[in-house]
Amino acid sequence: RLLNAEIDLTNCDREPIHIPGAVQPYGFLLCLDEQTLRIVQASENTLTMLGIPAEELVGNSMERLLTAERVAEIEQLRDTLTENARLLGTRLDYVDGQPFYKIILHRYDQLLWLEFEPVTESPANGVDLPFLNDALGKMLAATKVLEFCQYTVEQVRLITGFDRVAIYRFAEDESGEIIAEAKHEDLDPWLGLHYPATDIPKQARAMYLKNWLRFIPDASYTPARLLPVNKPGANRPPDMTYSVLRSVSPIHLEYLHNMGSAATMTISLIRDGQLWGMVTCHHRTPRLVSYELRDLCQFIGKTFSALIKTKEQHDEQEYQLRIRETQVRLLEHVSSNDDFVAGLYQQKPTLMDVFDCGGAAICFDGDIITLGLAPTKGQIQDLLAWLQENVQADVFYTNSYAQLNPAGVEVRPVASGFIAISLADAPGNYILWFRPEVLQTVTWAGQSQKVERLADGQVFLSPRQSFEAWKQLVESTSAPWKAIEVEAAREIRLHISDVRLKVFNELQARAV
Ligand code: BLA
Repeated sequence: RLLNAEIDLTNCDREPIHIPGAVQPYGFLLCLDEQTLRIVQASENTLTMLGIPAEELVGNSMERLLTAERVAEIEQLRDTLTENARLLGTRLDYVDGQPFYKIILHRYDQLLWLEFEPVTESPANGVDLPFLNDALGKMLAATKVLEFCQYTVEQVRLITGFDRVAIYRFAEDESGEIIAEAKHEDLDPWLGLHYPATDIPKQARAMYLKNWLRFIPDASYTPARLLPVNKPGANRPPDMTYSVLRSVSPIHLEYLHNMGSAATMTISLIRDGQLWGMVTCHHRTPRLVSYELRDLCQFIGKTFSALIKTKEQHDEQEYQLRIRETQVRLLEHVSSNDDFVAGLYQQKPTLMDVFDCGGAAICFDGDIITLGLAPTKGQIQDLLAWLQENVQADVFYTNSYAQLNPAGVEVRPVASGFIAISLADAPGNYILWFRPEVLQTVTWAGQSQKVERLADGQVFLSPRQSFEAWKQLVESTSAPWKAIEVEAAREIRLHISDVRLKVFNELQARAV
């Protein structure tokens, strides 16, 4: 296993974050043998939190710490416990006159885990059944994905009081984008920011599919080690996948430090067994959110996960409908106009309105007509020459022309991506739809701010730095084309050939 000192930016997807052998010291941990219920490991901070050295606890039963009733309760619960954590009591009866603790229990890796968290008087912010009922009603009622996300971040912020709550959505390439945000007015917006896949390494994503919520109340902590560090009978620490107090990756802590975040909480958003996104919460000062409120946030995360598919389908259907309706109207113009080219652009809806694109071009009989944001005519002629040379298909599309043809770099601001349909008969007859480089469409409120420079040779981890890294990855690419868009282009092509064939036949008939 890699030791902390051996982890760097090139191998951080191999850091075994599930077995750190340490906890965050805002609470303490006891691991019990699930059969004998004897304490086999304890975090070293029992000394500071209880005044009892961990060594004195290991090998003993729980009686030293808990009342007989509490011990009986745990014994009774043992067989029903799973990896899913549950809150036991709200008091550690042993400590009289001292702060009380909550006990969070789960069973995993042949161990019974007792995690002790201080009781906080965090205000419930009026979170009660009517509140929940209302929140769920609104989550159900939201139709569009973005509206649904915005509502969710607002609720989580209301419940937890974090300075910033955002939803981070993953794309197919596993990069992420902030698509909704609720924040303190003093903070810079992050809406629209993108990050590369490497900000959240693979093993972390895999863990977040199992464990729905992570919490770091004070990111500047010094980890409290387990004593002994390895699980008895194993040569590794116990598996903390489901542990609440798990000490997190030092690389991630550095990231949080650099972004000025002193406390965070993240909730997994899962669709069809895949990590769809995360709710990420940040606070500028340490912040202890009670287990109960975190549980409620987890509940909201699960509700979100259950509903997101329906919302996405709704958006998709609406877009499909728009494509179909505009396509029908466009093709009516094409059919009813003597000149099919005029039918494509002289009245609304034009070629450009059928689906999302930046611009379009009609190249027919040596003429080039451009709409919206398009390359120059000269550049289009070069593109047509490239198409004739390299492409056989009647319908062709790319979201990175520059990757296929180095000359494409020149047109990337407006045409990093395009769909081309050939109008059979003569070479050079094409209809083109263009899409701009993704970077040109990113609206980033923080853009004017100076990005922190790398101190010589030292990599500086932060979201702004990540945003820069992401930019380099997506240079010269446009948003990808959807299957329904390519299909619409194909149908337009077929329709135009039908119309032209009909005209041709009529002309032939008249000539005879
Ligand atoms: C974990 N990185 C994470 C997590 C997030 C991010 C949300 C999950 C942390 C958690 O659930 O508590 C990234 N957080 C972001 C981003 C935003 C945000 C992008 O708020 C944007 C606003 N991180 C890096 C690099 C490495 C790295 C380069 O940036 C490694 C080379 C590692 N990130 C890393 C690791 C974890 C992580 C190891 C797991 C932390 C853990 O759970 O132990």
